[in-house]
Amino acid sequence: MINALRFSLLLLGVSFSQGFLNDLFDEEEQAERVVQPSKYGSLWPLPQKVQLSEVSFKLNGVSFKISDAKESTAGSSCSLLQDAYRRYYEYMFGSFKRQEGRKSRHAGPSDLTELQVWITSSESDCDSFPSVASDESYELTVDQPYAVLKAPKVWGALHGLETFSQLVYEDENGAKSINSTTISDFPRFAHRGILLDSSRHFLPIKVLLANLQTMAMNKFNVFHWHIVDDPSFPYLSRTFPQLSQQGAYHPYTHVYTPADVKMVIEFGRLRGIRVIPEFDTPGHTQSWGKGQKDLLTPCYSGSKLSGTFGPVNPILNTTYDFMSQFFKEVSTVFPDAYIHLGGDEVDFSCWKSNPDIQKFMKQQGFGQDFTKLESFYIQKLLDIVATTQKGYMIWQEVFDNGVKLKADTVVHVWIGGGANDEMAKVTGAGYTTILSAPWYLDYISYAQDWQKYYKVEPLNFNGTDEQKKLVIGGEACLWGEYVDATNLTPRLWPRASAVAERLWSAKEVTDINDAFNRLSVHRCRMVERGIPAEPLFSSYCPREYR
Ligand code: CP6
Repeated sequence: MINALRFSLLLLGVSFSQGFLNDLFDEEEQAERVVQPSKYGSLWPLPQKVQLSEVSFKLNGVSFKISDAKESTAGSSCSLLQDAYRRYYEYMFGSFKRQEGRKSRHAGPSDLTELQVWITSSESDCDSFPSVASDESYELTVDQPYAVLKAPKVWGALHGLETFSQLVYEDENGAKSINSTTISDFPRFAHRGILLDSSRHFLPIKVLLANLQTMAMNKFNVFHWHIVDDPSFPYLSRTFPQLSQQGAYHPYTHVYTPADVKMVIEFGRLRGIRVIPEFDTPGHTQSWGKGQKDLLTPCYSGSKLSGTFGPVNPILNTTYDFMSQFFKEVSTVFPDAYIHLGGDEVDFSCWKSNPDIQKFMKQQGFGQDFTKLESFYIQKLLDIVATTQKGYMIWQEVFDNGVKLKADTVVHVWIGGGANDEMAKVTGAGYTTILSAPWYLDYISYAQDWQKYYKVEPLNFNGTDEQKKLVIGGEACLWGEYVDATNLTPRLWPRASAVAERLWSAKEVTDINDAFNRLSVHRCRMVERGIPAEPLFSSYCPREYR
């Protein structure tokens, strides 16, 4: 088949190097086959320890219930759990309405009628926000007379409910079934994130919530909300409402109100997902300048003002007064212990053109080294944010420029692909790090690029065990230049699912064929749950998207 195609491409006068064609077709040939059943069914991401048996039970929606174990420290008063029971019941059996015709069905001896959820720690965390230190482990036993899901905290229980729902399948007669199973599970990495960008295109709340829902299906636990950037400022600030009034694409329809933000945070919390906002400065701030006079640096063309603006102006006291007030607000609106402060891709040309900045550079003894000026700004910003009691994350340039960082700073590695030298440098300096460089999902290409994401080993860099422990996880990034509500979900899923398994499952889980088989069914499950996740390859789903 490849040779035939090579030949027809030749006829068309298209010539590719051998390497290119091999790259293109190796992957395709590898998966050019039908989906085979995996011995692990459709579990995704694969739990740490799974023991499956041939013994199967029937489940029916009329008699089956999810309930609180008597000993559980979080019971009927924990609405996070009760909400989750309802959600997973619906995923497994559809809504109650559809069951009405089958009311008379009584439980038989081979039926499994109950899943008991048992939170074991004295602090269930029911009313807390998840954190990087949250215990997400759980143990699941599917057996008669009832299945038991045991977890120290509600976060593990949420993951366990997802796993239980993934064990349910339809037998050849269409009856819901589950096999006797024992699972012991916990994440390999504590920080498993998705970055979405609501500045290049406004993303309606509905899209953000659908994404959070899908993240939960894949055991992701961080929504990195790159909420503002050059093109637009949709965050409605109570303190500085003019930022979105002037900087959003539309001041009423294309903004996130405090109520919207609250909703996103709570929707995430109920699924064990942290919401970390990014307010990227001093670069990527064109939209800030529309509503906040004198915040950005005026650029010069020769000796005259050019009328354009550059990064945040680092030499004015008013800049730091503004940042102080702004981040004070942000730190109360977003409950997570971390804020992402950006610091990437600062363009120095405007700073260079400005005589006041040049004078300041001289005074400070920075010479012509504008990374020193950038560091000066960031240093002051970090000190401001530190007074809000928040930790911060920053893009790798801030570390590269030698800024003095608090010990608990998370350095976000995004340049260079793979798990790279930068990881060795950052962890060598003793900083915690997360990896995104190999997981830029805004880059699309022909064929199954999920395999490329799947094959990444985050700890594949030169470093000591101590250094490797500083890698707390990673994030898949979907930058927004080419995505909005029309195409975001299928572009992200199931490609991000590959990253989900890499960050959750054991290091040894690398069988790409088994991954293909499980992920194909997992993708159909997302489709069945109403998520338009794109296909991996030629295939069908029992229930297609409609
Ligand atoms: N926006 C912001 C972006 C990018 C970054 N920051 C970006 C840069 C290069 C690529 C993809 C995205 N669009 N604010 C870098 C972290 Cl290839």
